[in-house]
Amino acid sequence: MGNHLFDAIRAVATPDAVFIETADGRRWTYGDMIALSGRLAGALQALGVRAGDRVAVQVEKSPEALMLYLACLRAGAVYLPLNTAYTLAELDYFIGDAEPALVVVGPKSREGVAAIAGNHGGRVETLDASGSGSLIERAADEPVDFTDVERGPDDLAAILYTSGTTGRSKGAMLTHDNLLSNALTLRDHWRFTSADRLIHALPIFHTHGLFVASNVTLLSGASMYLLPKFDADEVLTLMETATVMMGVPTFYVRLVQHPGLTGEATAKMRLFVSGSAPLLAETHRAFSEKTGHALLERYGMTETNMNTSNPYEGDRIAGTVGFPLPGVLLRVSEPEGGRPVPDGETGMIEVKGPNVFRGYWRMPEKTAAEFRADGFFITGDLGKIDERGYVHIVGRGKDLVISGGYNIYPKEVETEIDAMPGVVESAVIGLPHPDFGEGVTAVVVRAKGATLDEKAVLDGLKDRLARYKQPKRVLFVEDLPRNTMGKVQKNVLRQTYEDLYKA
Ligand code: MLC
Ligand code: AMP
Repeated sequence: MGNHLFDAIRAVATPDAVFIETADGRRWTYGDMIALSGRLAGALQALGVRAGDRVAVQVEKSPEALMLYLACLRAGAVYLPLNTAYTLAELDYFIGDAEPALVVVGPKSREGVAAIAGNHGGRVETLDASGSGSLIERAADEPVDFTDVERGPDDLAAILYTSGTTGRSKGAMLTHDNLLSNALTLRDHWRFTSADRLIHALPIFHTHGLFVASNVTLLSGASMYLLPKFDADEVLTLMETATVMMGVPTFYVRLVQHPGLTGEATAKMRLFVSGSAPLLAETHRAFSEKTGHALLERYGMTETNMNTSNPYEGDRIAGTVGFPLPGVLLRVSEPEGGRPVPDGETGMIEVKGPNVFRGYWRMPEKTAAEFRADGFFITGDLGKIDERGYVHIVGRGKDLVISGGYNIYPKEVETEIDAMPGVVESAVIGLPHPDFGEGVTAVVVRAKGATLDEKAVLDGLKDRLARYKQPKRVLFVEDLPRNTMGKVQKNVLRQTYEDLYKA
């Protein structure tokens, strides 16, 4: 049977070709990738990780961290990446829910995480930003030759947690073929070849940086500049020798404001991809005016990988996410009944295809609720299809804020604020933000006589929620606006405060 995803990666890997370059000039070839991921896979097995076991990973971005993902594939484990911003309070839930056999963390978190993992039968190893740590020491003792564990197309490769509109986060189960089929489609659609050099400035704990950017590079035998994070100066320098960049809209907003962004500076680049959040048409236009390149916007989500893309050749239209990718069926339906709506009308975007996940980890009811009887997945995004077939995303049917490409579910933040002494209730909304697209904002009703202020609310959230989920501002009101059914009218709040972050 082989190992469905890694066999495909191995098949295009030329041992001497460069896979990763870092800013400090270090290089890893494809041969190094196979050797190190083999050693790490051996270390995982020696630690007792068996096929199907989850390996949770909360580490800084590094080439070794990417090799650990590949090692998990090869060892037949289920890779479970976690945002480095998550607090111990948040990790407690993920580890309790996923019950990983092994948790790999940075050295600073070792003690705190060991206490949590121990409660759920898991052990802890370390990997730091420079690529050392106890797991790497163990890998050094393992041979480079590793016999990959057999995994078929439907076996799980990864679980990525996505927050829920109600209740706790859900683990999206992605199979080897979900990842492979989508990466091959994107490789061909975006014309990736072994000559490409990708600027990789995204985090590697989400779909965009981990699967879209890394798997597409691997399956093309291309190379990447792996940067710890986005930095406009550094990215512009790399454009002298790179060919492709993938980013969230905030990357492009920041580049457009940079005086160094010119046609000359981007002359060697062949493609700029944007996704994970809505790209403003004005950013698309400004980028084009300054560089002559039309940004290519695509649309995806954790549960489905990539669904649509603007064309490689042909018009890349601002404000649209392009056409369904080959093999992906996409329709727009009435949110309630699920009946398809005519083209041009807005409804719920639903998708079906080899890209769509296998359901939420240990949540069969939640999984069933998000699929139609004929197998289409209900994305929660509202959209329409225009007369040329381009898909437009016009809003969200789910209460979700996207800030700098990270998703924040208001309910999670509201629950934390509502639990604070002196708070009657709160509403968390996203307001237009010049840098992050949307800025998380809390509107709070204080109890009579309570003296709670903005700082107290923010201090109270510090150890509870990841930094990017914490409100940029906290506002106080006498009452929240409600409709006749008693539901909080977040649209009214969004309108009232729409200028809050305007420069
Ligand atoms: C950082 N901060 C954020 C934030 N990122 N706040 C809100 N939203 C964010 N996205 C906080 C920092 O902790 C800091 O807090 C302050 O805001 C300013 O930080 P910064 O230095 O300006 O931020 P920076 O480190 O430059 O990060 C911004 C960013 C980063 C946009 C480069 O967030 C990023 O790389 N985002 C990409 C997310 C991503 O990969 N999404 C893909 C999901 S997959 P303080 O303490 O200083 O006040 C998906 C599916 C699909 O959605 O379709 O792809
Ligand atoms: P995530 O759960 O982090 O995978 O986020 C997925 C969500 O991001 C989607 O459901 C959309 O709401 C949003 N998204 C991704 N790409 C785009 C895009 N190009 N335009 C608008 N929204 C997008």
